[in-house]
Amino acid sequence: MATPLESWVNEAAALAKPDRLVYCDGSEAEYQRMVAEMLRGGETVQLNKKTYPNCQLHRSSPNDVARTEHLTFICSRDKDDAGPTNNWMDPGAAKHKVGALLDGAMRGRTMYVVPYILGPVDSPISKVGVEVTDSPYVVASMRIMSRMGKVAMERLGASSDFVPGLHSLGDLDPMRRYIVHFPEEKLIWSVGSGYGGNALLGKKCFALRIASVMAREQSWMAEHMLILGLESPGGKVTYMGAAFPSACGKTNLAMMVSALESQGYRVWTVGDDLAWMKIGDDGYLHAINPEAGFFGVAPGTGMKTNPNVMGALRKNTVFTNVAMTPEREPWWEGIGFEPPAGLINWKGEKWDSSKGAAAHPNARYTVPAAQSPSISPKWEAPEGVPISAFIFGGRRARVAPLVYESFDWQHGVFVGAMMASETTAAATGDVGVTRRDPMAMLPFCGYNMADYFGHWLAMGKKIPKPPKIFHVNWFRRGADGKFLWPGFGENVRVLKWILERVEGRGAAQETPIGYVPAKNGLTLDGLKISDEALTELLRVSPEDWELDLGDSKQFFGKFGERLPGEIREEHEKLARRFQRVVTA
Ligand code: GTP
Ligand code: SPV
Ligand code: MN
Repeated sequence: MATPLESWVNEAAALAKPDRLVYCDGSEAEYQRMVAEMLRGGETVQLNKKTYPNCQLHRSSPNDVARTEHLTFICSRDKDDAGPTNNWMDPGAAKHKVGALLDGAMRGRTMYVVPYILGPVDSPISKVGVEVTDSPYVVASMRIMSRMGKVAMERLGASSDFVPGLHSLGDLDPMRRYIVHFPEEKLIWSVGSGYGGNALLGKKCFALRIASVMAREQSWMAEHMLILGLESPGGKVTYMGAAFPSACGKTNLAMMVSALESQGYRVWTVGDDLAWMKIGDDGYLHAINPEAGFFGVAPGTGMKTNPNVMGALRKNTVFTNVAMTPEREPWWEGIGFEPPAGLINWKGEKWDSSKGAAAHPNARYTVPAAQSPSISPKWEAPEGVPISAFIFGGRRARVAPLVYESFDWQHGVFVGAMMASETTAAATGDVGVTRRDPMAMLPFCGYNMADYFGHWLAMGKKIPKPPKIFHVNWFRRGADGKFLWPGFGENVRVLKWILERVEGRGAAQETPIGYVPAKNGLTLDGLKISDEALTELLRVSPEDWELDLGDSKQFFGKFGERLPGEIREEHEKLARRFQRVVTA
């Protein structure tokens, strides 16, 4: 008798019609076979074996470099269950349309069966997924990013408790590219892209879009959050989860080398992108990192900004769309040294400055998490880590101050729901356009976002010791257009204030939006920052917030009657608090 896994694989193979079927075991030998296959394909090259052992550079098709949100669909039976912020297709219509593209898509190719666990192998919070794909790059990436192969087969056994995902590169034509999710069936189909979030189906497709639906059904949380531990003098570690939109600083915050290390403050990495959280016996929300690797943004990453990751990237790493030096070493903008003569750009062409950026702005590295010097001793704890603070944040040139604390859970949920951020190169489309991105989940919530706000509000009532909720903004700009805050390792100063607030200390001042650090609240010794810059960073401008209240009102209006009353109430309360300030 075929197991449920085998039955589904056979079904997928009957549709995609591969020449060969290979079940992956997750071994090192198999990984090397995938690498060899990638090198044979010609789009991947070996990097310097001495200085970057076991590292490759993969050059994707130039039209396949980022997530494609306009081609990503939630195929719920009822359109309203996808909500106004998701693209929707009727499930039958999606099966028909995307099925036609998958039909025979693997002719002449191998179908790799990739069973994987999201989360530590022995954690009760973890779940099993199975991806079938015709891309060796996807197989190799999944081996870095998840616990893949034999371990997953062993955890699954003959059970049907897995999320299936069918992926094919198709012909890589964006006109024939679709990433479709069936939330009721808990099924994913993806065709026409080999890029990270479109093709590594364990990442955003399962761990967020499908898992968010499961989490609501089962009273837990699946979030686009990093998880870090902040060690304070004396060795106590306080865990925090932070949700920032794509390419807005999660990896860098989670892996930071603290500017206050000499004072005993140090950051430990549990996860850099995703968090699955359940209420623990101790009353805290406990978080696990569903992933086993980092798929991080390369540009802007250097020895000054993120030495931890720079150290981690020296072996066993797949680079995607970075540039390459004549010594066959990776290079990108912001790596910290000038582009050497003879640089080859991400497209594989000889580069000169007339050709623009040498690395694609969304060039990435895929590296095992365990290679980071900052990896937390608790990163694979089956019970997860207890979360004391949630931090929302985005890229905002104006409006949002460096940091503020919400008044309570309901207000904190509203702060998350109000989030906005400038778009980045992580998704195709315009860069630098401010859009509302609640909880950094706009592209990743697998159901109606109004119901998602409702789920957050409901969780607040269920968690005996709920995290305190904060908001940060590293990206506020001065009149000269430059960032006012140095960011990166200096961000620990903000984490320290957050920790103090969690512990009932920390000097703060009440404003209409929440508690902002008092002038002496932040630890700034050793940092050169002008008084004017600091004042501007912490300023709450009624005019700016007036505009934001209008914009968010319009956004919330899209949800109609489905929007929880609490969100409307918090919006009105915020408007009233500003009126009082203005008329006072
Ligand atoms: P995804 O993997 O897309 O979800 O992104 P992420 O949130 O993990 O973003 P990441 O940490 O990779 O940062 C994206 C970009 O922002 C990089 O170019 C970083 O160099 C830059 N960045 C990160 N933190 C800071 C900061 O504190 N200040 C400034 N100015 N830039 C930052
Ligand atoms: C993001 O875009 O938020 C990422 C990269 O973390 S991807 O895996 O493509 O989603
Ligand atoms: Mn992400």
